[in-house]
Amino acid sequence: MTQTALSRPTASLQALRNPSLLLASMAAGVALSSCAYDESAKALEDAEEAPAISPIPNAVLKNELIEPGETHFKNLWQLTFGGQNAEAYWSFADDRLSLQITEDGEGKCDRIYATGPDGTMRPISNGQGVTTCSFFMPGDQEVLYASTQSSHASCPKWDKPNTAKGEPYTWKIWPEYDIYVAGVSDGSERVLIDGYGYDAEATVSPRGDRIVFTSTRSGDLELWTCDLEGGDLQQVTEELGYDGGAFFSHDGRQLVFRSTAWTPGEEAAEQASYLEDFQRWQVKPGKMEIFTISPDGSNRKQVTSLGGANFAPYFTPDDQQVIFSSNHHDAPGGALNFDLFLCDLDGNAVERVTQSAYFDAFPMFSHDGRFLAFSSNRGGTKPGETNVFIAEWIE
Ligand SMILES: [Ca+2]
Ligand SMILES: [Ca+2]
Ligand SMILES: [Ca+2]
Repeated sequence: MTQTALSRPTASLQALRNPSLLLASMAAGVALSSCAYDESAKALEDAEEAPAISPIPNAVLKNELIEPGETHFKNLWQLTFGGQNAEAYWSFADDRLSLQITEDGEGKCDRIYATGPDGTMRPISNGQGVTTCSFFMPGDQEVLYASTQSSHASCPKWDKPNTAKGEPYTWKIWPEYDIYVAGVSDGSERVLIDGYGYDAEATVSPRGDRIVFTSTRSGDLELWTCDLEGGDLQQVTEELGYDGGAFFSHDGRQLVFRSTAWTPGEEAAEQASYLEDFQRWQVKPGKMEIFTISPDGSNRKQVTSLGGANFAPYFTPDDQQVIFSSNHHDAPGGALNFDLFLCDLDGNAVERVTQSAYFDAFPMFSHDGRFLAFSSNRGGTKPGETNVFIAEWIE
């Protein structure tokens, strides 16, 4: 385990917005109020060149970490500095992120945090059990997340495969996971989804009316939806294999998710292996592709056929493309260089978005489409550090 953003003062916590940036913005604003056409035109030019302001206060401008070829990134801010920080997802107002931070030290677990109005990190989960997968509820006063806190007072232990010794990368899908909703500032906490078995990976539709999550309640890993109170449960997927990590399209009419990809001709052996892992509450995510499906379970369509591990998909603001993370372009065998890619909903027009040599994943566009939050190893002070970044997006 490595350093967390919370266990020491971070550069982001220490940094304040540069007052000169504010002055420049104010100057541009004053000029824009002028009636003279020439002055307005010049002010518009100046405004376009004005220094960038992060949507999350205290994030530090790090345009030097934009790699050559990352042409969709106009500006890049770093939100966390050190340790493992990932799965940062936007609030509905696009002014906060909820995220997962692995605490530093022996026996420490992932915890859920959210940025407050001033950009500083606030704990959301209560410190018991292991947690994962947070997301803001409509109204931004609450955050949902999965936790084993009802069964585990401390961080549960498991015999983690040693990837350094060539053992396959494996996810532990604790059957004790339930989904909770906690207040961002009032200390409240309630159960949204419970019952024995894995319930996690919940996200809320941009329309604010439904939640999608991954559950084993029907005997396999499937997508389910429910209302904002955890009622009206509806099963979405039904095929053998892992189906999870779903997000709604902006119009609420589709889901995009990751699903196990069986190798043609080797389905029987792979499915037997999948079921053996599933009996032990584990998943090996080395071979996954991106799919879309209607929330009622119809129109299941495979988007990517790239090979490798394709995961963490999110719809582009116009719902016409998907951005996702993949290692298909790297050397075979579970390579660690994940990058963000775009493609059309039929899997065509694959475009590489990130160019860093290491891990880039968990992309989510802000609801207004202007910014992309993602997690990356870039700029780390130690190998394998994962930090949260915010990119200003340009087409
Ligand atoms: Ca459960
Ligand atoms: Ca399934
Ligand atoms: Ca990369």
